Amino acid sequence: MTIGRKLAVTAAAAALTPALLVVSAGSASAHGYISSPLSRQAQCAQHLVKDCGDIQYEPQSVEGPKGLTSCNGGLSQFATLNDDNWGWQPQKVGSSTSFTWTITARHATTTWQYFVDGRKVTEINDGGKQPGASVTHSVNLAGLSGRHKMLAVWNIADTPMAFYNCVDLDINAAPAATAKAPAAAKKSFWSKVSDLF
Ligand SMILES: [Cu+2]
Repeated sequence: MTIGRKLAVTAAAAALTPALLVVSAGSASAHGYISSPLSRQAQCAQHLVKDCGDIQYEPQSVEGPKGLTSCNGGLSQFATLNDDNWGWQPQKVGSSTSFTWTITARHATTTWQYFVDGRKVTEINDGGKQPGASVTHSVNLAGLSGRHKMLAVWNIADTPMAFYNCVDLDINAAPAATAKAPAAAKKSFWSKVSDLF
């Protein structure tokens, strides 16, 4: 190899290095999360819940080893996700509900698992296939009502890792009571008027 050729190769390697760094940083921070109904990390990203810390900037990054049961994937920088009293807005859902993941890096997938109060209610086996940019599953919540905590897990096929989401649910919540008070007030007003005559 001539000196000139050696220099050219070195220059090419130097030019490539930053590009490789950018690619690896991108894939490290880009994965997926449940965007509907609003998971805890989605509520942070939308600023519906305040003071969440770092998770607000990267709701897709709750990645930890497979088999965890915590909301934060074991990551201390996302510890607020584990706090059941952080002000999470319970999501009103029916007994069969669609859960949609926003996938920012389409990792080949083994399974998607849904747990309610620690009990597995649904598992979908993708057999290693690559998901689309958005993935929706119908989850049967029959027999459950009121407030429950869901843990949803996305298990990656070609790494030991998984992605974790907690979703606070209010299952089959009664519709908000319709405001009858103004009509009642109006009626009592008119009955008062009629009392004058
Ligand atoms: Cu990823």
